Amino acid sequence: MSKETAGNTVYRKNYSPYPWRLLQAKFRFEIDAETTRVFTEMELEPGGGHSKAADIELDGQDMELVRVALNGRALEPGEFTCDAERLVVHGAKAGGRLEIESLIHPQNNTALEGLYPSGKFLLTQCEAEGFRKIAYFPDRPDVMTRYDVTLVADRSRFPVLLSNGNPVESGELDDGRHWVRWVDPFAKPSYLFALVAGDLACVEDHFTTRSGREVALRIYVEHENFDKCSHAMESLIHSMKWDEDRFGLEYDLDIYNIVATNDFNMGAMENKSLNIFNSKYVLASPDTATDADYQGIEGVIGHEYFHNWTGNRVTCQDWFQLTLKEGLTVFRDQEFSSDMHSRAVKRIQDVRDLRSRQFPEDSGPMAHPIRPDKYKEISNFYTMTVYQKGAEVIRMYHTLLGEDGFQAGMRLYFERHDGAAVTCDDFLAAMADANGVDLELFSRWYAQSGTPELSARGDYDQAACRFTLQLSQKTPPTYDQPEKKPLLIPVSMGLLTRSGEALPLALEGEEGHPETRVIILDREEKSFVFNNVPEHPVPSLLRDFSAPVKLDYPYSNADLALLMAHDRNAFTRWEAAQTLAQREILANVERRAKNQALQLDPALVPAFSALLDDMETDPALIAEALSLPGEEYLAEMMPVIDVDGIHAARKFVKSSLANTLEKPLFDRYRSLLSPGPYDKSPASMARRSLRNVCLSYLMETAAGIGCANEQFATSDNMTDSLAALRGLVWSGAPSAAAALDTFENRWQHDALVMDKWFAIQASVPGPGTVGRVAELVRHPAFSIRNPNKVRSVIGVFALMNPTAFHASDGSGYRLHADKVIELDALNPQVAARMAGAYNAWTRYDDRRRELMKSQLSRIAATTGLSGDVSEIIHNALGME
Ligand code: 7MF
Ligand code: ZN
Repeated sequence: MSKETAGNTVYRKNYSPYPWRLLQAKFRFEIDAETTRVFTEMELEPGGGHSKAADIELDGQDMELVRVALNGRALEPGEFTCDAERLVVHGAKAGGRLEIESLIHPQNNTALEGLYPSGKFLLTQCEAEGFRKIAYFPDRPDVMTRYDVTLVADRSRFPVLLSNGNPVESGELDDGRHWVRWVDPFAKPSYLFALVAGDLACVEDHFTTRSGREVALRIYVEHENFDKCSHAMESLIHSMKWDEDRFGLEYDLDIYNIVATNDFNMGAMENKSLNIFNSKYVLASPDTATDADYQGIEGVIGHEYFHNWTGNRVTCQDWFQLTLKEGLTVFRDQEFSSDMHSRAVKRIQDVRDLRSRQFPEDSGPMAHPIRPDKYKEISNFYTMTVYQKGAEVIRMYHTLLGEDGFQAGMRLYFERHDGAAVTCDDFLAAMADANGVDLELFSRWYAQSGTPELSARGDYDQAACRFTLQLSQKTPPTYDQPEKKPLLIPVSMGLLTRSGEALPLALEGEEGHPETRVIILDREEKSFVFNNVPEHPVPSLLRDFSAPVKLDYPYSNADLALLMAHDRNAFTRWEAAQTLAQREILANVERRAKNQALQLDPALVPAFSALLDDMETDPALIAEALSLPGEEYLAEMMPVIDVDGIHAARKFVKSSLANTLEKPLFDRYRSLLSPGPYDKSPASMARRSLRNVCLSYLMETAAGIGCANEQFATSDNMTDSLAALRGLVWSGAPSAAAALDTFENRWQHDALVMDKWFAIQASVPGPGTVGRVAELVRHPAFSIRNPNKVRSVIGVFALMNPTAFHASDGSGYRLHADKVIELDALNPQVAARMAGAYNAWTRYDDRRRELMKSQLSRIAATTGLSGDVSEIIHNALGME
């Protein structure tokens, strides 16, 4: 592996353009699982930054070079150099036609990057730098060209041959092989290349764009999954329509293909007109997929489709600009889901995710700005920060400019940059220019890491009827950046009276203003004076989470109860409930640490009881409000993380609420039973979500096991079956083992359902799960070569189950490190994700720190460790 020795840091400031223009690229792939022969033909001419003596540098890894020829003449040794990372053709001067023949071995490719096998077919994954394992090529996103690709393979083994663009010709050879030639009319970077070869079934539909283009939509899956594609197809059609309606963006080719694979390192990939998806984000039927899976499929299908404009038509100059396409496309998929379902519920789920996963990343050893300044291994920078915080930054433009201003910015962005590879600065400039505003200060969001702390204080002057809101900000130092500057923070807010009425918002010199507005903190401190305020108000701050910050305001519990019951903004109502619960849990963590008895503030009961009695509000929203803050987010609130304390205190609060409110929980649980068979309408999904939250509370009471047993036995859908199974397994019910067996027997041949079976067991809280995980990795359905299995067992255990992973004897760490080392030899990218489990290691007690440190050192000392895992581990070790 070449990357072991590399370990070089790449810096954003060192960008320079490729010195050649690539006029076009032709490929012929003679496909075979053992050895695939690749013929590359490139037309090159001197480009910007070219010097006459320039060499032609091409990336290439894990390939065998057979032949190089320039302008028809085979090159002699000495006219080119080829090492483990690149091929350099010397003294090419004016360029011309470069021909290369090379060999690759898909069968041996366990890293799932480049060309590799999945089941009985072959497929590719190129982003970010996988194309260099397919052909010698300038594998960088700013080299864009047109691709003309001929695929040749045995007809019986590989009846389907797909690549980007349009199939223009095909034919038969007399040795049983056939061929198809694909031409993509749009210039693209190499990371958007794809090919697929094999025996796949195809589900077909079509879409007519608003200007009348007929687009064939095809989803390719293994034959047994033919009947599980309808939701993905509907989601694709909804995505295409939505992008026309909301963004005015139309699809630009006559074919849109999607291929589903069980072996994929990530969620999906937006290759031009040939998306490749993890089958988890395509296949669904009511008895195999949960409501969350249905929504995940819709969101990911949307995400990859939306990339066609934000990523493909306009792409990134270099990988430091990754958030240019990813932050923007996540924002677009979030908006799509919000428009299709409940906007408030989607916002709550996204913020929960941001806080429990991005906030910790930003305070740990991998902290980086959404546009990083340096990296060692780019695949480690497909992070929560680049994606989710990146989407928050895009959302702030939207908050500042409004929908119309934002869309004007998008139009200018496409007008200026269609067909080009650009930077985050170009996006910011388009937004600024289209709106005639200066966004200089806003640009700091791209450069600065860490979660800003926003502190607000209120001061009420009764005599003057004046309320002064003082805002101040501070971003704590991070591992990558000790010094922080003030940012531009949009704060959406309102003021409420003690009886829950909204007050008009009039700043000095203004008439009344509607009951919600955005004020802007653009320096370290700023005061906002509101006039005509008749009584001491309760401020509602950061409505819809208008900025990715940690807010501190000295709310009393009564203030929070008021906001929870009366605020106009559903997000802030949810937020008030979360804050109440969080205070209650953290207070009990402290009591437990001092060996004091745990207790529940009786004031919490009426607030939660009101939620259960509320028959007006969307049940999905009530479900979110009843869901207590997760252990990861609570950990983020503590200077030294008390793993067992957090778990015990959270469980205590949940169980106290459940036992006090058993009757209303039970009644609501019963009343939400679906009257008819399963359907996937948002209203039915909302009922199931609240019903299953009620069940998870009831599991803390004597009624729980009975409810879960009955639900498991009678459910007609995976959402309810899985919630019941989880309830039984987590509570250690006597029927749990039999339920797991029933489930396994029924679903042993369905890989995606077995992932759920694994995940439930790996997520059981407590140190006992370490032994269970050690058994699960020996189960015949487990394979360390399959990323979905690794995520379901090792990922769930190490990244989502703190009381098991952090078992106080260190057994969790040992098992995990063994698996990271084993996996790294096969699949470095997925191993690096798993290795992130140690990122907060310095925040634990001394004993756990030492135990984690010794596993980090053991991984670091492994011979042949990949660059991917090495970067993560060394950053973690560098924290001390
Ligand atoms: C929704 O971004 C949100 C994020 C890269 C692979 C998909 O389209 C992608 C690819 C990673 C992590 C998350 C996502 C993706 C990747 C993703 C998918 C759906 N360009 Br790595
Ligand atoms: Zn993406």
